[in-house]
Amino acid sequence: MVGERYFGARDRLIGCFARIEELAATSGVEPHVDGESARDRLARPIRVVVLGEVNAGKSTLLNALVGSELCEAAPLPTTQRTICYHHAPKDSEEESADGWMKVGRPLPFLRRFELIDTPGTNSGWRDSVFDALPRFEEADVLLVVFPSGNTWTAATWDLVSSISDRGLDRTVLVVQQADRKSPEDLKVIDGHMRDLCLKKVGRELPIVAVAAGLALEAKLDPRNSRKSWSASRFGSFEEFLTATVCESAERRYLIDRTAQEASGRLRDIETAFDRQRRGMDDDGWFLAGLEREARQLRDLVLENSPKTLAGARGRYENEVARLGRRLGSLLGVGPTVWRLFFGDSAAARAEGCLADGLGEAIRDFAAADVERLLSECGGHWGEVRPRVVERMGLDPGLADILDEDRETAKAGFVENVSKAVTEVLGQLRVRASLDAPLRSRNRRLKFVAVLILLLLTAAGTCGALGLDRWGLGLAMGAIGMGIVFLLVAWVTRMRIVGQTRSRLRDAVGRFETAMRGDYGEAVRSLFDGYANGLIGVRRQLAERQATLAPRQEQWDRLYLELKSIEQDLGP
Ligand SMILES: Nc1nc2c(ncn2[C@@H]2O[C@H](COP(=O)(O)OP(=O)(O)OP(=O)(O)O)[C@@H](O)[C@H]2O)c(=O)[nH]1
Ligand SMILES: [Mg+2]
Repeated sequence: MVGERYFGARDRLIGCFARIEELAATSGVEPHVDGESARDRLARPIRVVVLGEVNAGKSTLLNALVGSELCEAAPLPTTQRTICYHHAPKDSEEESADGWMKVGRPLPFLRRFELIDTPGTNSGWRDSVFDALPRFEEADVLLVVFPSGNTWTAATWDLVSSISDRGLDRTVLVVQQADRKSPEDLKVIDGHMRDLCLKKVGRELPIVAVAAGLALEAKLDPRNSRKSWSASRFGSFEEFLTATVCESAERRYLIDRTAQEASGRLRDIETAFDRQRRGMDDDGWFLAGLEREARQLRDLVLENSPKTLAGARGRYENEVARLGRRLGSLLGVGPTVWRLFFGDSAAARAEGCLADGLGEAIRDFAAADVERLLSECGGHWGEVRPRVVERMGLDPGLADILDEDRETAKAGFVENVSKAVTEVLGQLRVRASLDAPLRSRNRRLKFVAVLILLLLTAAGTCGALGLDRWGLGLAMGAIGMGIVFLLVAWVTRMRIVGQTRSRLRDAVGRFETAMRGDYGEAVRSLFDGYANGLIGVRRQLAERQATLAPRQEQWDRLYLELKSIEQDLGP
């Protein structure tokens, strides 16, 4: 096989380059658009043209190279037009605009070589061959084929004389059908052709003798091939082509240039990685900055909390005043008399009244405050969002806490703040503090009430016995005791209400302490939720960072692969 080592290296290099380009594309590196690159030239198959007289064995020579009967070969003039054989996934034939026939075949050999077969230089189609000579000269190698029986034929030597200097650099003279001549004759032919060549073109060209017919036979039937293969001299011919065409300085240059281009692309990708990595680090700092802003906003809210909590203090004082009124009405004469007989629940009711009132007031306060805080967060987010879009190219949408989680966040805030109410009620112990004064009041009032009843009973008995004076006196005494009852009830009521009110007013400090703690906790947890709005952006950033790691690994692998190819190619 011609150029096995060269094609092995070339295919590895091109495969590696293709993977580098894939990585470049997925890493967002711009494609190279600097015209035709060395890689494009290297990837193109090597173009071989055969020229020579009718029946020289041109088509057979190409068939022997391929190892299959690709071109039609026969004793009569056969090839009547220029035919270009190229690789195609399936058999195809088409006329090309330049009058050539393009034949596609799915042969692996044609991936490496493009073969151009031509009509004989002494045939009826000779003009087409001479006219196309400048194009043939662009091929990588021109094989001018002479039949061993006639190596001086004028038509072919005329053609050789017409080849430009540049074309002659790639021209090889092939003495075909060498099996028809003895080795001695071939030596004579070789000398004769050398002289003729000097005469015609002024310089020596390489001359190779082959029997392509035998070589083809050997390739088609490898079992009985040994004799005909060595007689064909085709092995030396293939080695010659390998050395002069595949391993030429030009090909070597193309390989080196392609390896350099591949290295350059790897550097481009590395630069892009660096840029992306720096960008992501900057994005990380940028997000940290936004999170810091959210924390600063929270700290500002906490700093201002004494002012905010002054509103809650006002509500507490209102509730204390309301409790005073309620307690006053609970300790009125009517209810007091009723409770003397049916049990006293005033302390429990007073405490319930304070718990309900304060609970509701603080919930109201918290609900209004959380709306204010959320609208502050909304204002901040409104400013953050376009900055994220501009900086990172992704829209974080609305923070959950301002959107779907808004109601939950509000309820959580209210609940957190309301914890202060339970705490403060536990500390105030309203019911326990009312119990003792109410009991003592009731004891006194009961005593007076019993006296009144006794006096009334005695007055009634005297009246029945006709002791009217005594009866009247006792009745007056009962009335006096009634007045005492009213006085005691009024005075104790005023005292209890006053004491309770001032005790609760004095406890405002405790209320404020409890509120400060729970309010601070509620604010922190609300702002934690707010800062979570940036978690989606952080996640996307982390995903981007995560994609960089496997790409970097791929880059490392490709770098090593390229280095190993370069090493195999040697200096
Ligand atoms: N003995 C012998 N005959 C050969 C050899 N190569 C080709 N021939 C015979 O030579 C004749 C012409 O071969 P082709 O390959 O068709 O020659 P060509 O140059 O393509 O001819 P045209 O297409 O007509 O210009 C055929 O009959 C082949 O069998 C060879 O190495 N040895
Ligand atoms: Mg032919």
